[in-house]
Amino acid sequence: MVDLRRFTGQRIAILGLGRTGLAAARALTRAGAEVLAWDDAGTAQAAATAAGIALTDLGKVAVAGIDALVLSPGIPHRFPQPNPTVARLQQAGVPVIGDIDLLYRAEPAPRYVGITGTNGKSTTTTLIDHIVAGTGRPHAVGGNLGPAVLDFPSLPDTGVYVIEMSSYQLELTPSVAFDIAVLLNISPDHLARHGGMDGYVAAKNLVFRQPDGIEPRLRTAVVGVDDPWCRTLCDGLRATGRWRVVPISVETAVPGGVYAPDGILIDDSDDTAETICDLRPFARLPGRHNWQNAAAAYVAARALGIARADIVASLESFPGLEHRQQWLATIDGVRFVNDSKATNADAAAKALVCYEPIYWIIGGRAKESGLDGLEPFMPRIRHAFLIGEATERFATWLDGKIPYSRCGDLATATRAAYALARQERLAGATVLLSPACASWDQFPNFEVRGEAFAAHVRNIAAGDAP
Ligand code: UMA
Repeated sequence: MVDLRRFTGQRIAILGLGRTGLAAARALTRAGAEVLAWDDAGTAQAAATAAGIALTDLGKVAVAGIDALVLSPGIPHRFPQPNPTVARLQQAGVPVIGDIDLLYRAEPAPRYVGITGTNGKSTTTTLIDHIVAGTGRPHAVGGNLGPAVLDFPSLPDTGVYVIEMSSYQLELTPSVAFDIAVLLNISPDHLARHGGMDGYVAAKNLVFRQPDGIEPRLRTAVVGVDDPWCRTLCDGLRATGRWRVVPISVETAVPGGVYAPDGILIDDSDDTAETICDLRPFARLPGRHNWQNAAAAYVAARALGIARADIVASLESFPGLEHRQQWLATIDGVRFVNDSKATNADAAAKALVCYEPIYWIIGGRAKESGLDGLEPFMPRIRHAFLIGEATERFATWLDGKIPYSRCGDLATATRAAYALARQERLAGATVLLSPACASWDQFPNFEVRGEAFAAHVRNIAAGDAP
């Protein structure tokens, strides 16, 4: 386990007792810190008490002498408005940090790889970890994709922490300097939480933060340059002279970078334009967006000193991820694909381009931009099955474009989609859960939503067909 003994005797407040907060409370208590743990929700309070964590109401406790507030990433501290407890501690000058900041300060020896971007970060994170695992080096993977980093093992200096960083987490890591920082792409997301697009881009740029006084090491920035926001950040990074910057692209050949516009991975980072491999046959990395993930993972792995042949072997053996275009079953000629992780339109687009005809299950809690941008994919879709809070908004958007049904919940949508697909008997028919929405109106998170979909598919396979 991570050794937090450097915080022994410190008075540390923890707000939010979900995955992050519970792991922090356990690790800090073990290390002999004085833990003041709180969650605003009664259910989480009960779960923490059952886990043996004492509660302290941070809205009422005296703030003097509190060394830090460890904040769960999902709790707002600036926009749309700060949680009142966070505001109270911030006003008293208490530093607000996240679990990843604690990890970095406690375990400075291993290499740190941080991966962010609006889409693809979970796949890229898992892929980098898979490549590192193939070399036999000690490693741990987690962060935004879970587990929480304070559940990591302690690693020696040969080890590698591979951490998926959300924009929320990046705002809570003032001490962290990644050895290898990956920014895949940026498109509008989480705008309310960051006070608009500028705030979101600024949060993403924090993956390249180099705090004063850090150990001088050669650090590598891997930057996708296929969108205007990342291109601007890439130019800015180069200007600092503090990074070895490697641009990646799946749109065009980038001089001095790594690119795969046609699925052939080319490494020009040392100006040799060497062909590395053909990504197209790799079954668990379908589509252009996955070529971007593979290019980023390749650069990160090279920066860790891993041989090209070993990287290619690991790209080939990559088993893929749950909830990201995860094939679940083919029943009576109908394929079921779980893409529950697609919580915005841009992520859904990545799946919509891969299948045809599609029986599309969408909905949940919509993002600001809704389904905008998905117009070109509508000819691939036979029918949409709407669930959750977004139903009326999406129905209005779909009117006149494609037929749709209001299904309410996921079970009803899955059964209805299968019934229509089986009735139409079209070659390639795919029931695709790619909801373009957060899950929070009906599920605790996208994983539970994806597991529920898989369970409905298993029921259909078991004969519970409509
Ligand atoms: N809470 C309060 N007061 C509030 C709001 C929430 O006390 O005002 C409490 C809730 O009652 C709950 C806890 O805070 O008990 C939840 O904290 P959290 O939302 O930070 O959730 P965790 O369980 O700690 O999970 C977080 C990440 N969640 C978010 O960032 C929303 C998980 O990412 C991550 O896996 C986990 O830490 C471990 O590092 C999930 C996610 O949805 C996958 N991420 C977003 C995304 O990918 O789009 C950013």
